[in-house]
Amino acid sequence: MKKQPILVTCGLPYTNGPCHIGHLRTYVPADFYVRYLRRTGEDVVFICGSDNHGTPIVVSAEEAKISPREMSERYHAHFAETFRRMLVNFDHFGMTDDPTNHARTQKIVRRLIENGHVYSRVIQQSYCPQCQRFLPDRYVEGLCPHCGTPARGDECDQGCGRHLEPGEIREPVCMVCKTKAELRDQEHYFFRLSNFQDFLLGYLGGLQGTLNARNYALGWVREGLRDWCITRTLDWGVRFPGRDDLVVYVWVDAPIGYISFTEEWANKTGNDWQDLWCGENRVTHFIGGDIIYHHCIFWPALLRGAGYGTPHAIVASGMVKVDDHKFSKSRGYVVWTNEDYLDRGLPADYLRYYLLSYTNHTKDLNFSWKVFSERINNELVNTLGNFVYRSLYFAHREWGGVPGIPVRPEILGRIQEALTSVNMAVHQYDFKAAVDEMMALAAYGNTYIQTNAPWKLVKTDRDAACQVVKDCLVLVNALALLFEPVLPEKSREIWAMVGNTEKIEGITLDRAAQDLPARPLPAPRPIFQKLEESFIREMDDILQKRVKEAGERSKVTETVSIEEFSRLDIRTGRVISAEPVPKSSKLLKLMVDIGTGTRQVVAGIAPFYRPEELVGKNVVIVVNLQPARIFGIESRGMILAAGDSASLLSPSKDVPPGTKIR
Ligand code: B3M
Ligand code: ZN
Repeated sequence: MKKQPILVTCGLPYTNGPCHIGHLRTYVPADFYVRYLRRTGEDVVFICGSDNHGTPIVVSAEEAKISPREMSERYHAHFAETFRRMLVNFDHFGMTDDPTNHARTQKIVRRLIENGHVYSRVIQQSYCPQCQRFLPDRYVEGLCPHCGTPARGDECDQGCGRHLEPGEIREPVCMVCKTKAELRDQEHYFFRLSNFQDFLLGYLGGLQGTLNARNYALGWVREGLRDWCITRTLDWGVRFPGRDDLVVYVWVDAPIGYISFTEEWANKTGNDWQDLWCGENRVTHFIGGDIIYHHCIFWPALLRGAGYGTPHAIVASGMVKVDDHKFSKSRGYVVWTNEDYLDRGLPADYLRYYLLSYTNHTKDLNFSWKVFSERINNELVNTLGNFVYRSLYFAHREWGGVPGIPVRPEILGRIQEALTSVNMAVHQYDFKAAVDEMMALAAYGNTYIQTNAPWKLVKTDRDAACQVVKDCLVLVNALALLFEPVLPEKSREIWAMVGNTEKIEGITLDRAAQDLPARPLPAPRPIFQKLEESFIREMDDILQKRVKEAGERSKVTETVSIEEFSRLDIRTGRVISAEPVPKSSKLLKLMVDIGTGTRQVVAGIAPFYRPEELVGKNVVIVVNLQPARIFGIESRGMILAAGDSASLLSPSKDVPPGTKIR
């Protein structure tokens, strides 16, 4: 019997913003996994698509003044193109707003209703009296009821990460107009998730994939499951059957997209999607660590309730950091895939290598331009690239091709060892360990050629030198095949340079541990280019500037209440005396009349004012600042000044000292 194909999917990107390095943390490892499995002869279908529904898209479309469909099409095309450029090759990339997914979702929801898993209930929902509408999901902000962190409607994304149900958020505020939300009654539909507790405990116990997914989910199930509200008051989305005023929650129709896109792929290629989804299957979902709840709890319960097979494996990645800060678009800690990387001519392969080898799949991955360039220059350029180029260069120069003598068996043994370790690591979803094993084989080759120095040996013992070179070429050939899932482009180049005329596609890994026949070699060229320090500095500057600008922007948009402002006691004052602070070139000690008495203040204005020109001057002073000792002198207040040259503020009309600033 033919083995069932493996279906690999990736979490679906929302179509409301461009691709960034956080996305790639899921897609690159998934693509690596698919390429690797194919190289071992597995039949794999690789499916993804864009997530078009839900409030993230509606909110962004409203801001951009276009329809959610238009917004979705724009970013759908963007993601499809970006994945292509990153060499992430899906067999199909669908849209959740396309008819297949509307139909499949309605079918599944109807089936859930028929099977008694859905009921309706009146709940209290956040409602904005100003905008006169209900506030689903991202339309409402407030505090997480579990951990108290500021959160948005359906997710505590800054705090404990829990999914939040409608009406649960504390102190709800309308995201659009910032008005305090009210709670109003509304009828919604619920999925009886609580009935799936036992099923999930059993299912998760046997779930394949990474342990973080399984263990987090088991923890949540053990805490107890509450029924899940699966409808929203929105126009945009998949209609809830029989209700014109409700759509299904995006986390219902988004994962169903995995099935719909498989259907679309099957229709396109003449396959049967049911082979992949029904009963025992080999469905493997690659997801970000922040959507484990949705994939390990909601999704298998939905599938089970509707009579479909449940996923075989869930592979959840760790988070991404940028310069050791939590990834954040709003705070500027972001690297954009196109703007910052591909559009600057950097090879997709370099970033793929970094993402796969920086750390284990479930750990946090830090991106910094400095570390990136070190890894590329030391490992890809100096180890792999150097070994490959030296071997090919020397073989071409001295023998014009691959020598016809047999490779030494110990070389094949070493390659076989690498193949075994890599295979074990990949099957444990430990992609870093797999790539490290590959690089270790390159390092072995590098040491081998370095210690045997065929360029010297050839002068005293040409046969021995020939043997060394032959051994190296067999290693180079193996490295091309092994590294292909990491470095598709560069591996293809190496593959051709080592004299292969067949395409690398379709060649399975067992070919890596075989001897090479005699054949001519083309003149090689260096494959990897060093990243220049000046370029990396430039990229780093761009990032720093972005972070700085984001900081300034957030100060502008961050508001303080009038109550907070009024806690500051700011008054006018008149300088009575001013004198330099001993041993300091920057500081002056001022005595200031503040109406109710005299204040001693130390101010860093000595470079800009002579003491005598300050006496008698009207200034503005914060008088209730916490006292501080500066150069041993007590300072009780702060004189306000503008800019780098400390231009002192002064009331434009004469007012008595102590006049309150309001
Ligand atoms: N669109 C993106 C996210 O929350 C979301 C994934 C859907 S996967 C079915 O990461
Ligand atoms: Zn929380």
